[in-house]
Order: sequence, then structure tokens, then C-alpha cells
Amino acid sequence: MKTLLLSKMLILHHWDTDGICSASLLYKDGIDLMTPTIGNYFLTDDEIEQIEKKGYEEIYIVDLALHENSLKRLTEIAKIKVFDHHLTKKLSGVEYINPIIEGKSEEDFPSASWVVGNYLSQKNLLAFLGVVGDWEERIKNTKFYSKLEKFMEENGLSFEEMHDMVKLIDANYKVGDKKEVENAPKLLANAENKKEFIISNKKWNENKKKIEEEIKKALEAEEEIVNGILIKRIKSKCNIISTVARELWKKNDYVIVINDKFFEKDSQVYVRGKDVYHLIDLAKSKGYVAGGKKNVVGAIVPKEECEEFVEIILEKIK
Ligand SMILES: [Mn+2]
Repeated sequence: MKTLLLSKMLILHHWDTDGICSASLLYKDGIDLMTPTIGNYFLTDDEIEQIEKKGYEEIYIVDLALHENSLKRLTEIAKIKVFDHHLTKKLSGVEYINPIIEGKSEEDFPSASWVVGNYLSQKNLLAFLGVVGDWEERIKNTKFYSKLEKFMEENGLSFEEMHDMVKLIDANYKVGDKKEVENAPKLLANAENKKEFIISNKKWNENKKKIEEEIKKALEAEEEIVNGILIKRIKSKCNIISTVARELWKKNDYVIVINDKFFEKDSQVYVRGKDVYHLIDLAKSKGYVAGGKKNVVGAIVPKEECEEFVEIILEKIK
């Protein structure tokens, strides 16, 4: 007999492997799943309205550093619980399951899936896959790696196999398949043999193949060097810019990648280099959506302003 779900619930989750695995760990029959428009760290008015109409009593927000305004609006709709590992500001009225904002280290809680796994006492494949998704090879240089190694050993898995599963799950958002991203947590929760399910999933394999071809095409496409900075302009409907930039960074200290086919009216601009953090403020001062870290900055720039913006970046980092 199926148990009745007492309250109407939504899980709003990030579109990457960590978000999908975290949502899957929390998923139960009857819960709705949703991801924002891929690429958006906020909800549109339409999306808020859709959520409002459903009459949810509780909303879990998972692995998603949602913009404060969107979060605030959700608190007016339902009870909110955030499961996360991003360093964010606490908003009153929201319950946080986030060891990082309590001062714990990211090497102890390297992913949202690990936060959720800890919370549920389920340190299983999904909990570890989120970690590999967020850190990839870099996890090998953290103290967390001994835990992962032990898990892989006990389960007869290699790091390459874990990484391949991540690529299959990530392929869904990279091709822009929002529906499949929202379906994945449920599919994974219901799959008896999760590893088998992931590696033999036909659709996910097709999406992964498509991504690999797009990345290859992008890497082979023409590029130029200006002031020692590598500039690559690509035209892809897939969200591959971060991967392309990371690959190119291996052969040049500074890299700018521009994709003007992913969004209709805007260009994606990605910069990788020794220290590019200051470019975030520069982009924001121009009114663009931007984010990043010390070595990487991404911005969304109106197409007609893109070339000028690239010129300014070249000026700033030369
Ligand atoms: Mn994450």
C-alpha cells in the first residue's frame, strides 16, 4: 500500500549532478520536482506564479544559491527549507541545513549531496556522486578523498566510473533538456541498481555524445591570441562554455570564450586566468549577471555590447 503524502511538497533543485543527486536523496512518491530555467539563479515571475498556484505547504531548495529576492518571495508562499553547501546569507523565516554557513569546512562538506546524505544518514552512491560532480579531479587533493576512496573500494568502483556517471547526469542540463533534469531525481530514486541505470540510460548517453561532439567542434574552431590572451568565439546551443574554457586554459594562462548561440539575446562570456575575480564587479557595474571565483568569471552580456565588453576585459587583464 502506498503511503499518503500528508503535505503537498516541491523540491526546487540545481540542474547539475550535485543538485539532481541531492534532490533524489530527498525525493518521495508524490513530491513535485523543479529546476529554474537552466542558467538562472533566480525564479522568473512566471515560475513563481506557477509555484504559487500549486498550493505547496513546504518547499525544499536544494544545492541552489537562489537570489535573495526569489527566496523571499517563496517564503511568502510556503515553509522553506534549504539544503546547501554554498556560503550564503541567512534569510529570516528560512530553515537552513547548511554546515558551511555554520562555519564547517568545505572539505568536510564538499557537496549538497553530502549535506543531505549526512542529514538522512545515507552515505551512498548518490551522496558521493554529487561530490565528484562538484569537484571532479580536484577532490583527490582534499582530505575528503579518503572517504571516497573507501567507498569506491567497497563497491568495486573506479574514479573514472564515478566521473563517467557524473558526465551522463550533467549531459542533460548541458544539452538544455530541462524536462529530463526535472525527471532525473525521481528516476534515480526509483532505480534499483543506480549505477546500471545511469550507465545504460539511452537518452543520457545520447546527450553525452552530443556534448562531446560539440566540445570537440568548439576546441577545433578558429581562435586568436591578442596580447597573449587566447580568445575563442563559439556558436553552440549547448551549455559547454565552462568546459571549453577549462580545456583551453591548459594551453594558455588567460582565456576568453564567447558563445552567442546559447541565449537568444545575450552572449555567454567566460574568462579563465590567474586572477580574474575583479572582472565580476566590472561586469556587475555594467548591469550584467555575473559570478565566479579567483580563476574563473562568467557573465551574461547583451549581444550588441559583447565586443565592447571583451575589449574592456582585454584592457584590464593585459
Ligand atoms: Mn553543489
